[in-house]
Amino acid sequence: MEKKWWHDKVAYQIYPKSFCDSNGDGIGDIPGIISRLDYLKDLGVDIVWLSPCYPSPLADQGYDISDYYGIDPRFGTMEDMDRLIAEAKKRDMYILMDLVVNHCSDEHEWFQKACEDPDGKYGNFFYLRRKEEGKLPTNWRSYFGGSVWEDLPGTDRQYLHVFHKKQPDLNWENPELREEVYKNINWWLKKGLAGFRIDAIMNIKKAFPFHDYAPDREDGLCSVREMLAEAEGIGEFLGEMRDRTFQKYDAFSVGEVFLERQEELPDFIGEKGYFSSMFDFSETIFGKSGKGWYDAGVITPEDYKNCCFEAQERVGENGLLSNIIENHDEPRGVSYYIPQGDCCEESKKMLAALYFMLRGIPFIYQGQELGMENVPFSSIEEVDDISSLDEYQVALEAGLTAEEALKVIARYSRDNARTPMQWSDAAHAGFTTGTPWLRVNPNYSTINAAAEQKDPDSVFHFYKKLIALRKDPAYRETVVYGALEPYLKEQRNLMAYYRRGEKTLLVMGNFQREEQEVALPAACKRVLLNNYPDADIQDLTIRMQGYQVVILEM
Ligand code: TEU
Ligand code: CA
Repeated sequence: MEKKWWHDKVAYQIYPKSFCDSNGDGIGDIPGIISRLDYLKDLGVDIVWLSPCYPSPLADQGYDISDYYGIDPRFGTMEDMDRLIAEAKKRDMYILMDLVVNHCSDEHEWFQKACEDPDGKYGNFFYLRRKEEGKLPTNWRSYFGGSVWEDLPGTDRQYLHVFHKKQPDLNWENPELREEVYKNINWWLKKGLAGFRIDAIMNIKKAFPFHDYAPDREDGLCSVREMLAEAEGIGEFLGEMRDRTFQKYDAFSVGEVFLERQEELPDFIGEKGYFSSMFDFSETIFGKSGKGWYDAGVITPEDYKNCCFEAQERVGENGLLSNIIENHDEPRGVSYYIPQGDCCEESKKMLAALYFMLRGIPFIYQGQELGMENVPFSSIEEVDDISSLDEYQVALEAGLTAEEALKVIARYSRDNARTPMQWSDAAHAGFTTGTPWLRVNPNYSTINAAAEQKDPDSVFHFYKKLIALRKDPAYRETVVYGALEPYLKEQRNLMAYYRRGEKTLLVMGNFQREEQEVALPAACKRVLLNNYPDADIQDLTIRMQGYQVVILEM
């Protein structure tokens, strides 16, 4: 595998709105991020991905961009952004922005011009269809609910939006649109950006001609995924984008890729792939149902293990996945993957080590390093996210009571991860001196950065140790490039795997509250990391405590 500068890095996702507010308006901002770069450096982070901070009406919290060349005044100025890039460079850190080019905002100039003249240049930047009374162009349901078709204001047309109606899809079939996208990417890379996380990218290729699919809910619509599954030829767009942009700058690109086909993996993340890496979402989508969140199944430790191993096996030596336990679209990993009632310091550290040591590039989502948890929602009024509000309605329509529906939302809501970062036990967790835009998780008095930095046994320090191990010259080659091989895969609630490179490491987690005895394949040379004070190893047996995790050098 040809070595690349990003292979051995550790990445961190910032959700700017909720990270650090520097001016007391209750909204996180870029000066706030700059003020915390030393915190990230101390943790060991190299690459920082910012969720969108471009000008936006924030209908979908910035994933609806109205100007690709600007910074939303709520987040700061372009000077702030330049300063962030420069300050990161000083610390050998890299900044990624979010590339949201499946759609823009309906407040983007292109869309405004398309409304003025749907037959002109900008009409062809979107998917427009002539409106027919009483009939939609197709019966596809958008990700956020309702039809994907909406009237184009002031015209006799309708436009396509696979997400919210304030997020019109861009027409990638149009070379002029593609040129605009590449121009924008290069403009940012020239500024010194290290690369991009690429949003919702599998949606850019549609299946033609547009047609209906069998309805999958009472509303007579069908998931837009049906159409996407039929789309052919996305590689032409992705390859062109790589050649015209990322490749020229040796930029890092990580794709939000769903629904890829097995045989296409080398094209996606192989040596000359479209992207440097792509996220592994196999555990986040496990158990999800086409009917809605209310119908999703619980993920058990065995399921979690199998998802991780299957993804690793699928990718093999083809490239590096980017591994996560959460992001801004998911509940908190510790609340989701650890069985209910068992979320504690030990289990949080176990989950951390199990995912972090997988082959690939580890991504940490803000607050994950503190063990931040889901929010105890007491009313739907507390929920801001459009996707959660839609899923609440879907659950009610399916016959759940308001109380049951709220429980569903509390488990899956994207707002779980969007509450303000917990910096200290000061008011509003030290996130803002004003009123935070979204309520702070009440557990901030115990779960916060200041307290955990002081406590050498904290989740924070455990993450620091994991990062330090990945960077330790003695182990780096093995942790970054070593092959992954499951160990005792059939042993229930044990997730164990080798990393084999220059060294041989064995990562073992007892994914349950009860103790369990595990056979060792050979004597271990040393215990590199342990979330308990001791490891009870006798001959070729290790007696593991509840949620104990160890990393052994064999
Ligand atoms: O998410 C794309 C995505 O595929 C969705 O499935 C998303 O995970 C789901 O709606 C969650 O309920 C990306 C962004 O990460 C997300 O925040 C945006 O809302 C979306 O694209 C539209 O830009
Ligand atoms: Ca602010």
